[in-house]
Amino acid sequence: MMQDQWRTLAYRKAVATLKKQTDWITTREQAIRLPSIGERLAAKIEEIAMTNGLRRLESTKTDSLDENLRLFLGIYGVGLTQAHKWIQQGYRTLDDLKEKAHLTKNQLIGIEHYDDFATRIPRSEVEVHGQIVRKALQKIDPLFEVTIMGSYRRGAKTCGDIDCVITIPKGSIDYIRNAVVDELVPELMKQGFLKVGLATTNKDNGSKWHGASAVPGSSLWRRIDFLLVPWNEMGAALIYFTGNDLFNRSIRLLASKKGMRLNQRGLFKDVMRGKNRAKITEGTLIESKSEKRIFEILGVPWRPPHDRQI
Ligand code: DCP
Ligand code: MG
Ligand code: MN
Repeated sequence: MMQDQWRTLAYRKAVATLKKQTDWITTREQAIRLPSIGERLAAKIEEIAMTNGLRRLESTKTDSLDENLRLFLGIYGVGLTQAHKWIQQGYRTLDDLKEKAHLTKNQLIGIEHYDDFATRIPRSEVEVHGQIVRKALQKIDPLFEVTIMGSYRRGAKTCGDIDCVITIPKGSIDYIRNAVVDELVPELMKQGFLKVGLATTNKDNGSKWHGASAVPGSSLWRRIDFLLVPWNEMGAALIYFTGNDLFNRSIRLLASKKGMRLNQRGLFKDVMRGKNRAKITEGTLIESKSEKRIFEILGVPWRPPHDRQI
């Protein structure tokens, strides 16, 4: 209690200091030079300036979430709306759902493999999944390239899922899509490596396939994503699928402040924006092939993937 009062006072002083500044304070270094602002506050100021938010607040939000709600949100594919609905209908446990609720096929899989999907995957096992996919795909066409992204590329010791970006130097997105959906997936299902398909999305030029896989000899089902990317968009895709999500938010915000737009397909200029930065036109593509070039154009010093863990 006493400590919290001190904290309130400290924040008040810091706010007063910030209000007096004529320059925008956006970095840790700038903030720490000001009176009444210490190490920890400076870091928070930078995070807010970079991402338009503070992760600690968001995690407090989830911390205080009802335990049942959190349980339901842990089911693959279940969002707030569905979870709330079940709570309102009086369901509290996974057994309640299995016995009484009308479940989709995916919800049932998500419940039956709840613990599997909640278990982090050791890095070494992620590599085995990746290698199985790579081998099968290169049998279809030896020019295919499979890169494991997400937390794995950031160097994490354990991963929530296996994010495989699939591309090929020559060949359209349709070529990749057909090879993956019509050949790779059925073949890996036949081998028993893939257990189930959960979702397929075809958006713009890209595609996603979500499913579950298990390495030979293991009964643990893992979440695996195939992300299909045209060769010339690999730079932008590398940035997007490496993340983390907060880093993506911050670099996109930076692009939009510089009048550009960054998404998983490329960096664009001359984007017309209306109210609340809402975009009116797509703009012209500046760069999509090279991850490093996108950083350069944005004026962001190169950050190796393991430093993108905001
Ligand atoms: N991504 C994003 N915004 C989202 C979801 C994903 O920017 N809402 C990007 C950044 C992520 C990458 O896609 O790093 C992969 O998404 P994952 O959900 O697989 O997240 P991670 O691989 O980073 O973590 P985990 O180990 O939990 O899978
Ligand atoms: Mg992941
Ligand atoms: Mn993923």
